[in-house]
Amino acid sequence: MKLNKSDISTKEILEWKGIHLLHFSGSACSQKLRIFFNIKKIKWYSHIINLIKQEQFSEWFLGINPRGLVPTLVHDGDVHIESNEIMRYLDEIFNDRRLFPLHIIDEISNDLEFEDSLHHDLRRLTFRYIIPHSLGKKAPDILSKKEKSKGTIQGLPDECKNREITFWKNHYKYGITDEEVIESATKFKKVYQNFNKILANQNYLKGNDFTVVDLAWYVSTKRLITSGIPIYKYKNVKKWFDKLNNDNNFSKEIKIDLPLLITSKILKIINKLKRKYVTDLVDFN
Ligand SMILES: N[C@@H](CCC(=O)N[C@@H](CS)C(=O)NCC(=O)O)C(=O)O
Repeated sequence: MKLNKSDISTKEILEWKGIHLLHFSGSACSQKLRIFFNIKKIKWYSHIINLIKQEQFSEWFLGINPRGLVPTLVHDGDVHIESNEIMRYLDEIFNDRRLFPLHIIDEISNDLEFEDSLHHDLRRLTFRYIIPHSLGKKAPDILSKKEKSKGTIQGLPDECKNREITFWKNHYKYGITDEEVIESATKFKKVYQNFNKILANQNYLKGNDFTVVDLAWYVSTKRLITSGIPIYKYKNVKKWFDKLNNDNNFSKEIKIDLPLLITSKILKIINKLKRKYVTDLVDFN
Protein backbone atom coordinates (compact mmCIF):
# COMPACT_ATOMS: atom_id res chain seq x y z
CA MET A 1 0.00 0.00 0.00
CA LYS A 2 1.52 3.29 -1.10
CA LEU A 3 1.04 6.21 1.26
CA ASN A 4 0.10 9.69 0.12
CA LYS A 5 2.73 12.40 0.42
CA SER A 6 0.34 14.18 2.81
CA ASP A 7 0.49 11.15 5.20
CA ILE A 8 4.20 11.70 5.67
CA SER A 9 5.48 14.30 8.11
CA THR A 10 9.13 13.15 8.20
CA LYS A 11 9.80 15.00 4.98
CA GLU A 12 13.53 14.16 4.68
CA ILE A 13 12.70 10.66 3.38
CA LEU A 14 11.00 12.14 0.32
CA GLU A 15 14.54 12.79 -0.94
CA TRP A 16 15.77 9.20 -0.45
CA LYS A 17 16.76 7.56 -3.73
CA GLY A 18 16.80 3.81 -4.31
CA ILE A 19 15.32 1.08 -2.16
CA HIS A 20 15.34 1.61 1.60
CA LEU A 21 13.86 -0.76 4.15
CA LEU A 22 13.04 0.26 7.70
CA HIS A 23 13.06 -3.03 9.55
CA PHE A 24 14.15 -5.03 12.58
CA SER A 25 16.11 -8.29 12.75
CA GLY A 26 13.59 -10.18 14.92
CA SER A 27 10.44 -8.95 13.15
CA ALA A 28 8.83 -11.78 11.19
CA CYS A 29 7.40 -9.40 8.57
CA SER A 30 10.81 -7.77 8.08
CA GLN A 31 12.40 -11.21 7.68
CA LYS A 32 10.05 -11.85 4.75
CA LEU A 33 11.33 -8.75 2.96
CA ARG A 34 15.00 -9.52 3.61
CA ILE A 35 14.59 -13.05 2.21
CA PHE A 36 12.73 -11.58 -0.77
CA PHE A 37 15.67 -9.23 -1.43
CA ASN A 38 18.14 -12.14 -1.15
CA ILE A 39 16.22 -14.33 -3.60
CA LYS A 40 15.74 -11.49 -6.08
CA LYS A 41 19.28 -10.15 -5.57
CA ILE A 42 17.91 -6.64 -4.99
CA LYS A 43 20.27 -3.98 -3.64
CA TRP A 44 18.79 -2.07 -0.71
CA TYR A 45 19.67 0.29 2.11
CA SER A 46 19.02 -0.84 5.67
CA HIS A 47 17.53 1.34 8.44
CA ILE A 48 17.03 -0.45 11.73
CA ILE A 49 13.99 0.42 13.81
CA ASN A 50 14.78 -1.28 17.11
CA LEU A 51 11.51 -2.71 18.39
CA ILE A 52 13.08 -3.75 21.71
CA LYS A 53 13.98 -0.09 22.31
CA GLN A 54 10.46 0.77 21.04
CA GLU A 55 11.78 3.05 18.32
CA GLN A 56 8.59 2.37 16.33
CA PHE A 57 6.88 4.93 18.57
CA SER A 58 9.34 7.72 17.78
CA GLU A 59 7.96 10.83 16.14
CA TRP A 60 10.47 10.32 13.32
CA PHE A 61 9.23 6.82 12.44
CA LEU A 62 5.52 7.59 12.97
CA GLY A 63 6.11 10.46 10.54
CA ILE A 64 7.06 7.89 7.89
CA ASN A 65 4.61 5.11 8.71
CA PRO A 66 1.77 6.41 10.92
CA ARG A 67 0.78 2.77 11.53
CA GLY A 68 4.06 2.47 13.45
CA LEU A 69 4.94 -0.98 12.12
CA VAL A 70 7.90 -2.51 10.33
CA PRO A 71 8.74 -3.30 7.62
CA THR A 72 8.30 0.00 5.79
CA LEU A 73 9.70 0.52 2.31
CA VAL A 74 10.86 3.85 0.92
CA HIS A 75 11.41 3.61 -2.83
CA ASP A 76 12.60 6.80 -4.51
CA GLY A 77 10.79 8.85 -1.86
CA ASP A 78 7.53 6.87 -1.98
CA VAL A 79 6.48 5.06 1.19
CA HIS A 80 4.95 1.57 0.98
CA ILE A 81 3.62 -0.36 3.96
CA GLU A 82 2.36 -3.90 4.67
CA SER A 83 4.93 -6.63 3.99
CA ASN A 84 2.85 -8.69 1.57
CA GLU A 85 1.84 -5.65 -0.46
CA ILE A 86 5.43 -4.41 -0.53
CA MET A 87 6.57 -7.76 -1.97
CA ARG A 88 3.83 -7.66 -4.60
CA TYR A 89 4.85 -4.14 -5.57
CA LEU A 90 8.52 -5.10 -5.86
CA ASP A 91 7.74 -8.33 -7.74
CA GLU A 92 6.21 -6.25 -10.52
CA ILE A 93 9.33 -4.12 -10.79
CA PHE A 94 11.89 -6.93 -10.44
CA ASN A 95 9.96 -9.40 -12.55
CA ASP A 96 12.67 -11.71 -13.92
CA ARG A 97 11.74 -14.47 -11.45
CA ARG A 98 8.16 -13.88 -10.37
CA LEU A 99 7.28 -14.97 -6.85
CA PHE A 100 3.69 -13.91 -7.59
CA PRO A 101 3.06 -15.98 -10.77
CA LEU A 102 0.49 -14.10 -12.84
CA HIS A 103 -1.74 -17.11 -13.57
CA ILE A 104 -2.50 -17.58 -9.84
CA ILE A 105 -2.02 -14.04 -8.60
CA ASP A 106 -5.53 -13.72 -7.09
CA GLU A 107 -5.17 -17.02 -5.28
CA ILE A 108 -1.79 -15.90 -3.97
CA SER A 109 -3.25 -12.61 -2.73
CA ASN A 110 -6.00 -14.50 -0.89
CA ASP A 111 -3.47 -16.86 0.68
CA LEU A 112 -1.32 -13.93 1.82
CA GLU A 113 -4.37 -12.17 3.23
CA PHE A 114 -5.09 -15.30 5.24
CA GLU A 115 -1.47 -15.47 6.43
CA ASP A 116 -1.61 -11.81 7.47
CA SER A 117 -4.93 -12.37 9.27
CA LEU A 118 -3.04 -14.73 11.63
CA HIS A 119 -0.34 -12.17 12.45
CA HIS A 120 -1.77 -11.36 15.88
CA ASP A 121 -1.95 -15.10 16.60
CA LEU A 122 1.73 -15.40 15.74
CA ARG A 123 2.39 -12.39 17.92
CA ARG A 124 0.51 -13.92 20.85
CA LEU A 125 2.65 -17.08 20.77
CA THR A 126 5.80 -14.97 20.36
CA PHE A 127 4.98 -12.82 23.38
CA ARG A 128 4.00 -15.79 25.50
CA TYR A 129 6.83 -18.19 24.72
CA ILE A 130 9.77 -16.20 23.29
CA ILE A 131 9.73 -12.64 24.61
CA PRO A 132 9.19 -12.21 28.35
CA HIS A 133 6.49 -9.81 29.49
CA SER A 134 9.02 -7.48 31.12
CA LEU A 135 10.82 -7.04 27.79
CA GLY A 136 7.82 -6.96 25.46
CA LYS A 137 5.29 -4.85 27.30
CA LYS A 138 4.55 -1.35 26.08
CA ALA A 139 3.98 1.19 28.82
CA PRO A 140 0.84 3.37 28.56
CA ASP A 141 2.87 6.59 28.06
CA ILE A 142 4.75 5.05 25.10
CA LEU A 143 1.56 3.64 23.62
CA SER A 144 -0.22 6.96 23.95
CA LYS A 145 2.29 8.46 21.45
CA LYS A 146 0.74 6.23 18.80
CA GLU A 147 -2.78 6.60 20.18
CA LYS A 148 -2.62 10.39 20.04
CA SER A 149 -0.76 10.66 16.76
CA LYS A 150 -2.91 12.21 14.05
CA GLY A 151 -1.08 10.45 11.19
CA THR A 152 -3.22 9.24 8.31
CA ILE A 153 -3.05 6.26 5.94
CA GLN A 154 -3.91 7.32 2.38
CA GLY A 155 -5.54 10.44 3.81
CA LEU A 156 -7.78 8.60 6.30
CA PRO A 157 -7.49 7.74 10.00
CA ASP A 158 -5.71 4.39 10.37
CA GLU A 159 -8.33 1.64 10.60
CA CYS A 160 -5.77 -0.77 12.15
CA LYS A 161 -4.71 1.54 14.97
CA ASN A 162 -7.34 0.58 17.55
CA ARG A 163 -6.73 -3.12 17.07
CA GLU A 164 -2.98 -2.62 17.56
CA ILE A 165 -3.42 -0.42 20.64
CA THR A 166 -5.94 -2.87 22.15
CA PHE A 167 -3.50 -5.76 21.62
CA TRP A 168 -0.73 -3.99 23.51
CA LYS A 169 -2.97 -2.63 26.27
CA ASN A 170 -4.25 -6.15 26.98
CA HIS A 171 -0.73 -7.51 26.83
CA TYR A 172 0.45 -4.86 29.31
CA LYS A 173 -2.34 -5.72 31.76
CA TYR A 174 -2.69 -9.49 31.42
CA GLY A 175 0.20 -10.80 29.31
CA ILE A 176 -0.94 -13.48 26.87
CA THR A 177 -3.58 -15.65 28.54
CA ASP A 178 -3.99 -19.43 28.28
CA GLU A 179 -7.27 -18.90 26.43
CA GLU A 180 -5.49 -16.76 23.83
CA VAL A 181 -2.76 -19.39 23.41
CA ILE A 182 -5.37 -22.11 22.91
CA GLU A 183 -7.30 -20.05 20.37
CA SER A 184 -4.24 -19.07 18.34
CA ALA A 185 -2.37 -22.39 18.50
CA THR A 186 -5.53 -24.25 17.44
CA LYS A 187 -5.75 -22.07 14.33
CA PHE A 188 -2.16 -22.97 13.42
CA LYS A 189 -2.81 -26.65 14.10
CA LYS A 190 -5.55 -26.57 11.45
CA VAL A 191 -3.29 -24.70 9.04
CA TYR A 192 -0.49 -27.27 9.35
CA GLN A 193 -2.84 -30.24 9.13
CA ASN A 194 -3.99 -28.78 5.82
CA PHE A 195 -0.44 -27.97 4.64
CA ASN A 196 0.63 -31.49 5.51
CA LYS A 197 -2.02 -32.87 3.14
CA ILE A 198 -1.13 -30.40 0.38
CA LEU A 199 2.59 -31.11 0.64
CA ALA A 200 2.07 -34.87 0.34
CA ASN A 201 1.57 -34.41 -3.42
CA GLN A 202 3.66 -31.38 -4.35
CA ASN A 203 6.94 -29.70 -3.46
CA TYR A 204 5.59 -26.29 -2.48
CA LEU A 205 2.37 -24.82 -1.14
CA LYS A 206 1.09 -23.65 -4.54
CA GLY A 207 2.39 -26.50 -6.69
CA ASN A 208 5.84 -27.62 -7.74
CA ASP A 209 7.25 -24.11 -7.99
CA PHE A 210 8.30 -21.94 -5.09
CA THR A 211 6.16 -18.82 -4.58
CA VAL A 212 5.85 -15.98 -2.09
CA VAL A 213 3.30 -18.07 -0.15
CA ASP A 214 6.13 -20.48 0.74
CA LEU A 215 8.31 -17.53 1.71
CA ALA A 216 5.69 -16.05 4.03
CA TRP A 217 4.89 -19.36 5.71
CA TYR A 218 8.56 -20.31 6.01
CA VAL A 219 9.07 -17.27 8.25
CA SER A 220 5.97 -17.98 10.36
CA THR A 221 6.92 -21.65 10.65
CA LYS A 222 10.33 -20.82 12.07
CA ARG A 223 8.70 -18.50 14.61
CA LEU A 224 6.13 -21.15 15.55
CA ILE A 225 8.81 -23.83 15.97
CA THR A 226 10.60 -21.50 18.40
CA SER A 227 7.29 -20.87 20.18
CA GLY A 228 6.92 -24.62 20.74
CA ILE A 229 4.44 -25.68 18.05
CA PRO A 230 5.50 -29.30 17.25
CA ILE A 231 5.91 -28.89 13.50
CA TYR A 232 7.96 -32.13 13.36
CA LYS A 233 4.65 -33.98 13.80
CA TYR A 234 3.65 -32.84 10.31
CA LYS A 235 6.18 -34.84 8.31
CA ASN A 236 5.57 -33.23 4.91
CA VAL A 237 5.69 -29.75 6.40
CA LYS A 238 8.93 -30.58 8.15
CA LYS A 239 10.48 -31.80 4.88
CA TRP A 240 9.34 -28.61 3.10
CA PHE A 241 10.65 -26.40 5.91
CA ASP A 242 14.03 -28.17 6.11
CA LYS A 243 14.54 -27.84 2.35
CA LEU A 244 14.04 -24.06 2.50
CA ASN A 245 16.01 -23.77 5.70
CA ASN A 246 19.05 -25.38 4.06
CA ASP A 247 19.28 -22.34 1.80
CA ASN A 248 21.34 -19.60 3.39
CA ASN A 249 19.25 -16.92 1.63
CA PHE A 250 16.48 -18.00 3.98
CA SER A 251 18.09 -19.23 7.18
CA LYS A 252 20.46 -16.31 7.72
CA GLU A 253 17.50 -13.91 8.00
CA ILE A 254 15.57 -15.78 10.66
CA LYS A 255 18.34 -16.44 13.16
CA ILE A 256 17.06 -15.85 16.67
CA ASP A 257 19.42 -13.63 18.68
CA LEU A 258 21.18 -15.48 21.49
CA PRO A 259 19.51 -13.49 24.32
CA LEU A 260 16.06 -14.30 22.90
CA LEU A 261 17.01 -17.92 22.41
CA ILE A 262 17.95 -18.07 26.07
CA THR A 263 14.76 -16.32 27.22
CA SER A 264 12.66 -18.68 25.10
CA LYS A 265 14.39 -21.67 26.75
CA ILE A 266 13.72 -20.18 30.19
CA LEU A 267 10.08 -19.45 29.30
CA LYS A 268 9.77 -23.02 28.04
CA ILE A 269 11.04 -24.43 31.35
CA ILE A 270 8.78 -22.14 33.43
CA ASN A 271 5.71 -22.94 31.33
CA LYS A 272 6.49 -26.67 31.29
CA LEU A 273 6.77 -26.72 35.08
CA LYS A 274 3.37 -25.04 35.30
CA ARG A 275 2.04 -27.43 32.61
CA LYS A 276 1.24 -24.37 30.50
CA TYR A 277 3.48 -24.96 27.52
CA VAL A 278 1.74 -24.74 24.16
CA THR A 279 1.74 -28.55 23.85
CA ASP A 280 0.18 -28.80 27.33
CA LEU A 281 -2.62 -26.42 26.34
CA VAL A 282 -3.35 -27.81 22.87
CA ASP A 283 -3.31 -31.45 21.83
CA PHE A 284 -1.47 -31.69 18.50
CA ASN A 285 -2.12 -35.43 18.05
N1 LIG B 1 0.47 -6.59 8.52
C1 LIG B 1 1.73 -5.98 8.79
C2 LIG B 1 2.18 -6.38 10.18
C3 LIG B 1 3.40 -5.59 10.59
C4 LIG B 1 3.74 -5.82 12.05
O1 LIG B 1 2.88 -6.14 12.89
N2 LIG B 1 5.03 -5.61 12.34
C5 LIG B 1 5.50 -5.84 13.69
C6 LIG B 1 6.81 -6.61 13.63
S1 LIG B 1 6.59 -8.18 12.82
C7 LIG B 1 5.78 -4.50 14.37
O2 LIG B 1 6.25 -3.57 13.76
N3 LIG B 1 5.48 -4.43 15.67
C8 LIG B 1 5.68 -3.27 16.46
C9 LIG B 1 4.51 -2.94 17.32
O3 LIG B 1 3.52 -3.67 17.32
O4 LIG B 1 4.59 -1.93 18.03
C10 LIG B 1 2.77 -6.36 7.73
O5 LIG B 1 2.63 -7.46 7.16
O6 LIG B 1 3.67 -5.57 7.43
